[in-house]
Amino acid sequence: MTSKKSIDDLVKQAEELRREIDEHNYRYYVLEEPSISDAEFDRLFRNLQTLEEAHPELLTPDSPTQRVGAAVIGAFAPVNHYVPMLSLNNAFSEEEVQAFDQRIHQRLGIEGPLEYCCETKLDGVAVSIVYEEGLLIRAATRGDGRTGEEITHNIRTIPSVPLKLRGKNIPKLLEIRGEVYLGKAEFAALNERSLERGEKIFVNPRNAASGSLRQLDPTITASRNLKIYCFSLGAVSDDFDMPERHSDFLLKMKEWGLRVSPLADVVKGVEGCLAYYNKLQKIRGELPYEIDGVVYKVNNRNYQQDLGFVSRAPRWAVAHKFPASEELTLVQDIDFQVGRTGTLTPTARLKPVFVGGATVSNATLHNLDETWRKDIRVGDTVIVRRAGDVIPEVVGAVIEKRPKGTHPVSLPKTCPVCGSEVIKPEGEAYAKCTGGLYCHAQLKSSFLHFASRRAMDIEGLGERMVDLLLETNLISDISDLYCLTEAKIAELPRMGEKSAENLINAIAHSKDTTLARFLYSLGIPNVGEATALNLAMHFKSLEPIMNADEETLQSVPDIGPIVAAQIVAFFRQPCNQEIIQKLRDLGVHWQDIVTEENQPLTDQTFVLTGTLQSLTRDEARERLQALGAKVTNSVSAKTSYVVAGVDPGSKLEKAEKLNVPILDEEAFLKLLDSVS
Ligand code: 5U1
Repeated sequence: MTSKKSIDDLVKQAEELRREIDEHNYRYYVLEEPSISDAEFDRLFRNLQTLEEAHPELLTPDSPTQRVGAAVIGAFAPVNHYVPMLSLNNAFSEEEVQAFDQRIHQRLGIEGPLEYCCETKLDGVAVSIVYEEGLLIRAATRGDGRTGEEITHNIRTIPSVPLKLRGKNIPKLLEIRGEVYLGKAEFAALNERSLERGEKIFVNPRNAASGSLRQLDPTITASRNLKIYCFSLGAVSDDFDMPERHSDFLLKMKEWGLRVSPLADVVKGVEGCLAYYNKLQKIRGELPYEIDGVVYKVNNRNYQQDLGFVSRAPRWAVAHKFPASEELTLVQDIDFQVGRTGTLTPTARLKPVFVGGATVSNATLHNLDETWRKDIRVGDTVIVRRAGDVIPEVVGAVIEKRPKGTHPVSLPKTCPVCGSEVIKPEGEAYAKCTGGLYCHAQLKSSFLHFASRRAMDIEGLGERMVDLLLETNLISDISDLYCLTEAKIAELPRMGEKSAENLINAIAHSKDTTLARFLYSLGIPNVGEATALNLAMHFKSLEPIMNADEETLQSVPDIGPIVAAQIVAFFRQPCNQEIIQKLRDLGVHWQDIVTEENQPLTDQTFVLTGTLQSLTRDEARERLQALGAKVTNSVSAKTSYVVAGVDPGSKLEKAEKLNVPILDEEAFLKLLDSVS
């Protein structure tokens, strides 16, 4: 028999494990600063599970092991909210935001800029969650604002929703409001899984989040990786001393372990609001979740109370929406673009539509398998999505609007540019033109790639110039570029002497290059900048790369059997060998050994945080790596620099604590320039 003392010990042990797990959940989901590995977390979790299984009397409803319960009967019962769930009025222009601010000034009878709390407007599902004595007791959808549907069993499965609040001053009753959402990656993964199983595809993350919360079986909801951001208060008991500013309430929620968006910010006046809007619109595409606008809230809660609300929407808040990022339009045609390596990319020619702040008339359909999977046909009405600066995407066809007589896109037999045979190898998504450099499209792209900034960097050799040089037969392979003369170029239509001189100088200048750039510029299939750099670092000169067999190539980091085979095939081609020899005879050269001179950042470790305006994180990382630097994810005393963009997050704080030098974008670009 278990003694009294040992039961007490077991209770303590279970409590301690729960405390530790809750703490790590808080660090992971709310602070986004985990302090243990996933494996360690799993070990703690399993220990608690084992203990509770052996002693079911130790179980408590707020135990982290009890998130996912059994399928629920009587779920979705009506729930009256303590305080109605308001919705937001929308503003679609700066003028509407100005008018909103003016109305507030008039009503309050005050002058001077007001303080606003700005937040992101997530494209998810609004929910209300009630905590009694700090324990989650009920969650509901918005419903009609007064009465929603009970979804407690599903909300409990969301790891970022605490089952028990932490910290001090927890009110007896707390009703909070937030948005449950599905990240972009999770949404894509969900649709991929659904497709594999022949299940329904969700049109957007909001529908997917809503569908996930409307499940009877919470194990399904748990598998969907939903998240929450909490953004406001419903009801609260009198024992709580409500902060005067809404932004302070957000901080309070964070202290209680509720997840609050780190992008919330306090600003002054309309100017501040609009600057926030512009900033968020810029970084919107890089956020891991969809937002459809921003929300401005009068920060002073006394003012909020004075302003009140009108027909279910507060007078003190407004959602400033981004231009619609999904629209319907017609597919007028589908044709095929031929890329540098002969890949045929189906492209939808659309009836022009204004979406996500731009007019879209073309959208890539990526490949034939994808086009067939989405079943997009000429004549279809399709949903076009454009998020921020992201390339427009055809989400899917509206089948109900499909006219009679349409048929699936078929694989063209011949290349639309050169007429060569088109092949689509079994199991591959892409169709390819077999014309090689005989195909004008492939030839043109290979010149543009060769001349591009990150390859041989020939300024002035753009599309128009390449077209002109090809049409006049002045070039037929890349080595011909180094045989051009000023006189020949000056004779071309609309070419002045000065432009001819500039181009010839740029071509001459490009002869002095690096082995990595040269390899990249050759356009070997699947050899991007990083692989080219790895090859250069590993072999140190060109000849051993040209002579390497597949096995040797696979000893280079990141090169697997497919890329190795492509490299061997490329260098085995006599015409490629000839072109490389010609290029070298015409003066293209590099230093064979990768020296510290062209790897000036060797031994330096960088951490990137926040959003940079002029280049993506990947580009920044690649540029640093090309200069020999290491780029890591976490800041330590050994970090040489932290590069901090917009909304840098906790890494910046850590860098400040550890006295690691911090570079803003301008300083970072200067550093790159000075060493490149
Ligand atoms: N960030 C945020 N989203 N959102 C949606 N705040 C916010 N506030 C809302 C809604 C419907 O309503 C409050 C004004 C109560």
